[in-house]
Amino acid sequence: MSLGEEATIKAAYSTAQNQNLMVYDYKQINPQILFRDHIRARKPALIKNAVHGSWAPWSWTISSLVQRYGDKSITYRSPAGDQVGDLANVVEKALGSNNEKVYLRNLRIVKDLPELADELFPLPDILRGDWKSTFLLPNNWLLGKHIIELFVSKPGITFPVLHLDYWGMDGFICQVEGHKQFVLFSPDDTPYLYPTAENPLLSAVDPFQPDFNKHPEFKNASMVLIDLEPGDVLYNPGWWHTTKTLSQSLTIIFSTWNSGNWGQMIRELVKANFKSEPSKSAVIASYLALVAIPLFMWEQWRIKATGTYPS
Ligand SMILES: O=C(O)CCC(=O)C(=O)O
Repeated sequence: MSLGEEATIKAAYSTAQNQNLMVYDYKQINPQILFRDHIRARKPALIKNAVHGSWAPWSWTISSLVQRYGDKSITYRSPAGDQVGDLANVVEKALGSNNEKVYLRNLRIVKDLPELADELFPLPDILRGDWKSTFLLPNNWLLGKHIIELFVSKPGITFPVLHLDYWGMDGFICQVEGHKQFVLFSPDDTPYLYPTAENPLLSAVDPFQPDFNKHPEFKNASMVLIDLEPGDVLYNPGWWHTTKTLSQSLTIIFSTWNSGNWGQMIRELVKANFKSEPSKSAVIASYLALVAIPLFMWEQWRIKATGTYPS
């Protein structure tokens, strides 16, 4: 996007940019602040220098991953459905100077590159405590445990659509290499984002090139526009989002559930399944509500026990 285009888009929004975004250095934030002001308050946060030190991704580069795992078969998502290929070939397609717009996205690391996933553990404190990854829930239930996805893209590549993630999941977006523009809109802006009739989690608006004739209400939405750089971790509390890559980029996203979005997940599950399987849906919802009690106590303990993030 040229500076002129960006200025036009910015001018189009009625509310000041990024009034909704708190920015921290990782040394300034701890689990108490993260939970109180962001996860429970459902407000995003940008944590600078959070991918750092001896945590493995800080030493990863796209080329080192290709060197180590280029021959592994991986599955990635595309608008035409899941695609399969060797990591090296798909990275070449994604980064090559061809006109193909291949986005290597949503590669499930734990499933497709388990050795690489092992390097992520133990997780930094900020990423621990995913309720769905505990032993209290079955391994393969609802997308499985430890939903950690990898993304490789070249400048100009955009995520296909402004969207909300399924099941109310939270996202911790870790920028490892390169720069990526991340766009967020609060769920309060939903009336201005034209959710599609087929899928209310998808918006008809392209925030990078809005058509105000087609979507006049969009001018009332407040866009949070973030330029992610290496080391950044962006917390997305289930807000509308999409991206545009600014330079050759490697991103990892952790999807998590916690006291801030567990209720939303239960509501969405009931909404999706109650009509077709009322008794099963009621049993699952009751179990999930019950299991929230020990999970909440565990979360409280963790928040108290870990006053600061490890350096
Ligand atoms: O890094 C990106 O392009 C965003 C990915 C995303 O929004 C998603 O997987 O839901």
